[in-house]
Amino acid sequence: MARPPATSVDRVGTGTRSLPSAARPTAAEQSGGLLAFDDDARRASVDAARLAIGDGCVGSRTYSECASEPSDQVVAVAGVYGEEPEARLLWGSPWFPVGLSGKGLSWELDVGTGEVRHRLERSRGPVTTVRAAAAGHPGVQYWWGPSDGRVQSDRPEAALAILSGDGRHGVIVVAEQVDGDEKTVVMAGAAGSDFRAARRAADARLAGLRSRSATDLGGSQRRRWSDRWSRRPVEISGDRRAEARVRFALFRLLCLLDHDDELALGARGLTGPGYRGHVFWDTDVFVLPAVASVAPTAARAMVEYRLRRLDTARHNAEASGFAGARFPWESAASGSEVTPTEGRRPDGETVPIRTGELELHIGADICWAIEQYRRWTRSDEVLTAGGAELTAEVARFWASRATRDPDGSVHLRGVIGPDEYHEDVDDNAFTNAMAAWTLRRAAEIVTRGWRVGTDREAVAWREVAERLATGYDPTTRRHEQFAGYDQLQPVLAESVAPPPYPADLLLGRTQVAGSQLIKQADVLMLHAMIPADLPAGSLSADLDHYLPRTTHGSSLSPASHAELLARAGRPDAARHWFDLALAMDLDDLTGTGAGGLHYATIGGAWQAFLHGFVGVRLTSDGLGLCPSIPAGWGRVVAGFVYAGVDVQVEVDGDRAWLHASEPIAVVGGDPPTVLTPTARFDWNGREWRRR
Ligand code: IFM
Repeated sequence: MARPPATSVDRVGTGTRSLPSAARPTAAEQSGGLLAFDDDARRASVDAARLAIGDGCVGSRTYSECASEPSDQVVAVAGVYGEEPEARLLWGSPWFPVGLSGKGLSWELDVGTGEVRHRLERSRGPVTTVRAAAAGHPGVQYWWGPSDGRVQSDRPEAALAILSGDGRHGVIVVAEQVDGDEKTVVMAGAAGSDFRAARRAADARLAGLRSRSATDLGGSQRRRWSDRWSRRPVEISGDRRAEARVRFALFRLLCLLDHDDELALGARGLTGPGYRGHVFWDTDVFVLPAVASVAPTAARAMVEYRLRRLDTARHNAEASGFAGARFPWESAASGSEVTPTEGRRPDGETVPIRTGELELHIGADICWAIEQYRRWTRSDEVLTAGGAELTAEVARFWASRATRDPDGSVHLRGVIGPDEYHEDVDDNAFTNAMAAWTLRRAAEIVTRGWRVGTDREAVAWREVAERLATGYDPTTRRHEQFAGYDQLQPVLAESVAPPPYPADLLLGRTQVAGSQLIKQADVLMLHAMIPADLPAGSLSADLDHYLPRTTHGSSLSPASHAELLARAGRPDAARHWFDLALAMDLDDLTGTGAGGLHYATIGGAWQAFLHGFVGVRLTSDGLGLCPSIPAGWGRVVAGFVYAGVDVQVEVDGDRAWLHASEPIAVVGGDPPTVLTPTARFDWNGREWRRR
């Protein structure tokens, strides 16, 4: 992985500049979380993503108003894709003023207020422009700066841009107001099944804010974000840099609080065109649980995106000769498979892409995400609203896709696991274990009374789950990644280059496929996702075996290893991978930053912090805790929402405190006991005590 020189600086605190009233620093900002960059045109497309503004409905990449050739890929509306099979997320031109005279000096992203400030040098002296997604107003953004004494001539008072999607259309409307030397531009975007519906929705969004002044917009922005941060505090005393970067990750998740009733979150969100804006397992496994912990309604909208595509998934399964529902590896508007079948490597070689055909674990990942959402909210609503049916349909798919050998054992042959360096393998341990988990979960749902399958089916699903090959060897206490993996050439990642690096590009696909080098956590993902289903002691054995073979050629990898090492009681080792995950976008570690932020890394970093270091556990009976704090970290605080209640956990040494805004159930001790719901607990390293 090429490492360009670090270009970002995390600064804690600010307040030195004389900013316009709409952009004065806030308490949240002063307590950390300001990201500052020089304005360097050579880095414009990477900074466009790092500084992107937006919510769950509309995203805008941040470009300079002074750019001589402004990008035409600036604004996108969630879920609005072009025609299949390419199905690219559609992008529109800038809605903020362009062609302003002057020179950009510096950028600031204030995560305390969600505002991006651009300091410009103009002939009449320096000036700062401000832009933001208006918190609490889904799909609305504003820009404030110098007017140049006019309303932009090529833009009428309410301009209109149309993104002509495949099945879903997007409309952007803009209103400008000039007041002396200052101009405020308010933009609203919305999607709909036809243009008129989208236009109506966008107009309605604009109506409430079109004539608000910059001071007014800025004031309400600060209040909203101040409230968001006071309910979701983050503190890592002893490591202020990590603290600021965790806040950046959390900021990106909290932006999704403003959303529509369904949320299609691509691998790069609405911050860039990478991966065509398609929705991968990144969303379900890495982002959704993280969002469920801080912005549950947004997580519910992400689930809704999947629920509404169940019929297409049924059709996909039938078309490929199987029962139930088969979700696509890459998904866009319709829910059909939109994974490209070939791609071009950086060296120009065209290579086949087989993930759409073989990376089947996505169906199980979606069922798992639904269960995570259910656990975070402690409500069955999502099952009743279609989650139970979806899970049963995915179980039917697995039962029909599996084959039974004469000895009664059951197998899933010809798949790709999360480690995409090895294609068309048999019995990938991750895929099999997640399929078994889905089959058991579907059976449990039927047994608990949801009429989404028969009792006979439930018995059959449990039996298939029981007989599916696991790859587990009790003598080594580890799982073989797939049948035959142990016989491959035993190469360790460090012997090739210091990870992270893309081994397929460095060594060639064939050589890597013949070796034990892996791209990212594969077997190990099971220990983060379904730890209770795995044999005791297997986490350490799997970590010791697979981590040295992992090249971290995927941006998803460092955050998952951070979580797993912390869960395994190795927080100091975890910190290395955690820092790498936090640097992924801010320092453009992969050199792919222009394509947008890596949302799986963002969600993965938050999960590593919350579940790995702070040690929050979601059990079926309540909240558990198992902190694993690295040396050098002092007091650690994390805020989240559990069962609709604001919760803060504070860990300091081997003591912890839990504060909840209302009574909640927690579990602690060995054997675990559920304490009577209350709002304040102490953790003494082994169990909770009521305070
Ligand atoms: O979903 C990931 C996959 O696991 C590795 N390649 C990139 C995809 C999108 O981020």
